[in-house]
Amino acid sequence: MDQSGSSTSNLFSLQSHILAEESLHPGASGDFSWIISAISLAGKAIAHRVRRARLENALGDEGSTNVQGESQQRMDLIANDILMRCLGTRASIAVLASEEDEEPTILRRGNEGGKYCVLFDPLDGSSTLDTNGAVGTIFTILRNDHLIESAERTVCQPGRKQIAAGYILYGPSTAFVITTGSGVDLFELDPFIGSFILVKRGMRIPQAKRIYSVNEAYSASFPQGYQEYLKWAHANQYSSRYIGSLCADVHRILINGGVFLYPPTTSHPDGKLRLLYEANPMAMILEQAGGMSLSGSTPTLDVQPKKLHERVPLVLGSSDEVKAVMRHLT
Ligand code: P6P
Repeated sequence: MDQSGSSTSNLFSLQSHILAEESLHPGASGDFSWIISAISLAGKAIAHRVRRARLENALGDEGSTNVQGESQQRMDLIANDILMRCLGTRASIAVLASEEDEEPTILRRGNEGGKYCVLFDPLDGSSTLDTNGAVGTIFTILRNDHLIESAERTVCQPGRKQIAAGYILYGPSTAFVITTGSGVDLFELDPFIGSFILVKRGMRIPQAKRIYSVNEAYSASFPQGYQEYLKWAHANQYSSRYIGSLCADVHRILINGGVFLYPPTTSHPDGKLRLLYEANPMAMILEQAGGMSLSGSTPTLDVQPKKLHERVPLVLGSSDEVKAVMRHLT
């Protein structure tokens, strides 16, 4: 341990990891690495602002609502601006799309170049910030199709087509979880050196764990099968954990196992979570870690999106636990 108290034994950074991965793909242009680098930079900047939000009087509502009809938190807009500024300078990006913006941001179309589209929820769970809750940035990277005129149609690709997905969880530490389709890796921000350091390669979710994560306040409006599952879980000594911040709930499940459910409800008959930039990235991560993710009876990653901000019901987590839910839905 050096005098700053931080271990310098592990200096394998996210940057090193991405460049090492890139070297496995001869002919790689480095464009993709640049995008991950931009997301990493944005994550460090957002982590700094999240930790200082109360000191800088940046908590609470902005007084506006987003396309979802939800009140925008000041920190939502700060995080969105940081991501737009970090990603907007990358020449390899054609389209950016955010939960906070009704329409996609078109950087390049047609033959202007731009191989990729990046979609994100800049600060998911931000309403828990005023109580010092964990919040997160969720991102996904898709290939751009320059033959498709409409930016929205370009990004409405099934989750199976994601080339990378991940989240940055701003909790007691800042965790960066990413998959590029060959397993899930976990990095932790070392604030002493300002780098995300590799701490776990090839994360695997436990196959089973008797913990479910759902907002039971809405259970009376869940479809019958979900209510039957909850009765079964109560009778089989399951415990319940629910933070109400998707990144925090998913991260706990990725590490400890269990199942997360956001069923259809009266106020959200199609489910609350957004398919393209919440459900799909999390579904890719869970599947890559050996878990499962379903939206209704369809694997989340197979759902064909029709709209940028469409919502889906979601059941994801340990494969045995997802199957236990599905046994009650059919
Ligand atoms: P509810 C946060 O607002 C969010 O989008 C997700 O992070 C979280 O999983 C969900 O909504 C919580 O919703 O209805 O339980 O407050």
